[in-house]
Amino acid sequence: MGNDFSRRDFIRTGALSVLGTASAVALAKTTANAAPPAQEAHTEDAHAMHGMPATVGEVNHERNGFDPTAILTDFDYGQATKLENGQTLREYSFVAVDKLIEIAPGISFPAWTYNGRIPGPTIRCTEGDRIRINFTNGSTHPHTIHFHGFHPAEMDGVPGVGPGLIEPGQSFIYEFDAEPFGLHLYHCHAFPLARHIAKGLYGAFIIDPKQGRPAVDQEFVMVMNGIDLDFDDENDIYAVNTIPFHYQNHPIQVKVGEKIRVYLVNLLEFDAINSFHLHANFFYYYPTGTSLTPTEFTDTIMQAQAQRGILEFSFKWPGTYMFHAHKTEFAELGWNGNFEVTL
Ligand SMILES: [Cu+2]
Repeated sequence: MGNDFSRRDFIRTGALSVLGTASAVALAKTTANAAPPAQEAHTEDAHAMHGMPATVGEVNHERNGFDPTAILTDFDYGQATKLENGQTLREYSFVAVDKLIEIAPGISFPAWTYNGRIPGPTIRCTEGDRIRINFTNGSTHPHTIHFHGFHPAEMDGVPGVGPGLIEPGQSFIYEFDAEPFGLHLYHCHAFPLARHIAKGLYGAFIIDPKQGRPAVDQEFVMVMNGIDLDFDDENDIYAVNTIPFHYQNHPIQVKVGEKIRVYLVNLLEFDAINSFHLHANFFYYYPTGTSLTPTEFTDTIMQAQAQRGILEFSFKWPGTYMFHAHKTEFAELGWNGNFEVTL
């Protein structure tokens, strides 16, 4: 251990664990000159060690300016008006701001955000709408907004093309027609790209098909992400919508038989693959949401960064059902939640 004991180990064994004894045992196991392990005694403490990892306490959502429970259903349709040609115009204001965010109780992260939240607003519109994003960079670093989907080169939000980098204090209007329908995303495309994304500059971008999708009872947005607290290009925390274990501590409320649709986007930096697993159930999966016909009926999917898809399912019985990354390391470092299903 010694110098190898990093912040990541601290987070892993300390703040994110309810179990001090588990930490001690885990650390003892990594000590090179530790005595040969004796057979582990099956005491009550040892028994408790095998429970779920969790956070103790609650982050200050109000001070953070966002709550992951609210983000689930916070679809931003912008300010809608009609253009002369009958097209719907949706206008948004995006401001890049540097902001300290409490990620886990007592642990703050100097984030870069769109509109003070991670993920940024979930843009929602219909195929063919005109999207106008009034972007102001109120941060101390140059940023952009790069959207996935069709648009002219000058609206692509990359350095050296069109307006390129938007400098601190500068503004630019990104404007284009929303297409194709599907589940997309946006993120800053300044370099180093990994840092600008890992700091929190990203969000979901939903383009509904003109005819809509079949009606469901509840829709949720889940942006899978991670936090690199000590800037060593490794995530210390994993989550959906930023706060680790949030939906474990605040289960998502649904009813038996309700049709549920989840818009799932992977914006995890530094790790190649993320995944989503639903317990005691299966879901229909629509990769990128660009077709109304699912490609798969499964209980686990994986996504590389920027991959996304729509999940549809319902629960047959009441109870508590986990959902989590099936990369167990991610699940134990925060990417774990529950649906609470009632009659
Ligand atoms: Cu940036």
